[in-house]
Amino acid sequence: MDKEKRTELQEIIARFEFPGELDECIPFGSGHINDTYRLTFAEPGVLKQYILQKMNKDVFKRPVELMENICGVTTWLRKKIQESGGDVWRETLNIIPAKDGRPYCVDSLGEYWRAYYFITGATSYDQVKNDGDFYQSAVAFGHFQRMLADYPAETLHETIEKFHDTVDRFAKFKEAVRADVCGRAASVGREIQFALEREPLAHRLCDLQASGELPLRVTHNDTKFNNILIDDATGRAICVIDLDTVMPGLSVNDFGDSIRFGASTAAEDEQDLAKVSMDLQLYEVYVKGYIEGCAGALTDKELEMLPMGALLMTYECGLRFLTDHLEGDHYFRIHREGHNLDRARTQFKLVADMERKLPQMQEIAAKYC
Ligand code: ADP
Ligand code: GN1
Ligand code: MG
Repeated sequence: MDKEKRTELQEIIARFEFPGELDECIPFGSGHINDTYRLTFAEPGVLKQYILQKMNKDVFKRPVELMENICGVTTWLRKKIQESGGDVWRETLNIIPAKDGRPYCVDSLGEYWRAYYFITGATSYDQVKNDGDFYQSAVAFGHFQRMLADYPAETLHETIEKFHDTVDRFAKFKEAVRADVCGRAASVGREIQFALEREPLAHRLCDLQASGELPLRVTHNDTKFNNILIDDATGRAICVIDLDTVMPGLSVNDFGDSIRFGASTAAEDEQDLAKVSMDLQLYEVYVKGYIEGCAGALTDKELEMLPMGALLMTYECGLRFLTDHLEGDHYFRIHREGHNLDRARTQFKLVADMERKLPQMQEIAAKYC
């Protein structure tokens, strides 16, 4: 980290209630959106760690409302965890307030920062290494859904408008193709064609939501495997993190996003598409865990639409990556040229694979309902 960055960070750090002397500050994690740092403070005899995050203001336009959501949801979860005898310091995020008492601070450039206790002895993984971990994550996301089932949804702000409105995502994609601001459309004709051919897909879940056949619930909306912490000692998924997008949404989308990311046989940005497919074994493990975690909370229609959720979230994510590639990579952080295109390609490869496997996916889901 360069000296200028360190000085900037030290100014921010001084505005929070961290006890002790700063020992270390390192960039942390592999999220696509926020800038995350792990801070280590030395107090006499102990080292204490925290997460410091600069919230992405291009993505989250109303950070104060976003933090209101996170305060509300974490306070709620804390109470539920306490009631069931759990460990409130490890099973939910805990906000460190700024010195002025607010759950965030604003720097001289107008950037919003927040801090959490660092949950030690647990890890977030970018790829599923074994069935057991994936099963654990499914139970935890299902349980998260259940704990928030009676949360007053009307008090939640919409942190990103139309976040999982696939019809709107499709319209934005088409507009990006039309505008072609970077002159990249001609080089990705095959991918554009793949997306356009599947326009009817975009309506499948939105229509069921509009007709009330799928209920709106309080959902996480970003249920990637790396948004869960797995306990290093017990292997249990202990904490659901990255609560920026907790809003009213569809349970089938939460289920689907986990499958999109975790049941893939390759990384989200794998360049060798031969390695990319949807693993039915992992899919089954997740179905089982998620239904168990939800513990009876899902309706018959939701259970029926779980496989469609997987297909739809993968298609939508592919649309989003391709849109960002066409628009010049302003949304998702990239680490190489064409990174968002690589990501879009893996998603579309998965979509094609899921289309083939849909009957089997439906059969498996039916087994656990
Ligand atoms: P992004 O929105 O950019 O994905 P996240 O909130 O998911 O940001 O944080 C990025 C990474 O930081 C996570 O994947 C995880 O490894 C780590 N992390 C975030 N919060 C905590 C926490 N409270 N304790 C331990 N690690 C955390
Ligand atoms: C982003 O923040 P992160 O890396 O957990 C994105 C998700 C996408 C995901 C694709 C707020 O998630 O919607 O599915 O990348 N988050 C936001 O990997 O847009
Ligand atoms: Mg994340």
